[in-house]
Amino acid sequence: APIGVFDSGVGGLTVAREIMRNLPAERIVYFGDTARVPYGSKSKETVIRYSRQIIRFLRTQDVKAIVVACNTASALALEAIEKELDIPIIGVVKPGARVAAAVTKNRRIGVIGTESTIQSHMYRSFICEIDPEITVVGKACPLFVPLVEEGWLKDPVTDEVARRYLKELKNENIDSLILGCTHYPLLRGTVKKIMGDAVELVNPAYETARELGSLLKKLDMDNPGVKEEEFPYRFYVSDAAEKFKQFANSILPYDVRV
Ligand code: DGN
Repeated sequence: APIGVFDSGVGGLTVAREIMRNLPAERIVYFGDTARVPYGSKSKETVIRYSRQIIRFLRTQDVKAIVVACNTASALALEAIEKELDIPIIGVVKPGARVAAAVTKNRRIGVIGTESTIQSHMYRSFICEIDPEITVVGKACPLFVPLVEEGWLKDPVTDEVARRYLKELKNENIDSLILGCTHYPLLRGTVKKIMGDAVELVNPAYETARELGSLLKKLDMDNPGVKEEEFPYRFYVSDAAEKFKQFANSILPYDVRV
C-alpha cells in the first residue's frame, strides 16, 4: 500500500521529495489542496476540517500511513486528527523540533513559518518538552510562500523581503533556524546569505522522512523490496492541475502526471 502525503498545495512536494529519496521502494499518493491554499492564515477549526476531508480522500486510496507535509496543518490539526485514525500519521513539526533541539549549542533557536504556525507555538512546545531551557524565537514570513510560487528563488525582491523579515532574528543570537514551512527550503540560499554560516538551517523534511522510515519498519509496514511499478507516485490536487504540474516538474527529477 502507498503512503499518503498531503499539503495545502505545492509546498509539500519538498517533503515528498525527501520521502522519495529516503524510502525509494515506497509508493506515494500526494494530495495538494490547491483550491484552498493558503492554510497559513486560516483558523484552527478550518484547517482541522480541511485535513479531515483530505484524510477521507487519502483513505479511499488505501494508504497505509499518512504524512502531514504542511507545517500549518501539522501545527494546528495533527493533535485532533491523529486520535481519529487507526493508521499511523506523522507531521513535520515534531521531527523538526527534535532536530533543532539536538543541533543547538547555545540553546537559542529561531523558527520561521506561516502566521498560523508561529502563533500556534507548536515548535516551541515540542522543543520545551525536550529541553525547557531552550529559548525559541518565532517569526512569521507570509510573503515567502507567494514569492516561491512565483519562482523568484534568486531575486533581489526576495532578498529584500527576507532581509526585512529576518532582521529581528539576526539580533536574537540564535545558532539554529527551523525552516518551518514547506516552501522555505527552496529559499535556503537566500536565508543562509542573510543569517550567515554560523546559523544552522534545519529542514524538518529530512527528519520527517527518516522518522517515517523507522516507524514503518517498527510496525513492519515498510517495503524493503524494489518498487514493482514504473511510476510509483500519484498526485492529486483540488484545483489548477497544470500549474501544480509545472511546479512539481521544477523540483522533482521526472515528469509528473496529476
Ligand atoms: N504548506 C504550508 C506550510 O507548510 O505551512 C505553506 C503554504 C500555506 O498554506 N500558506
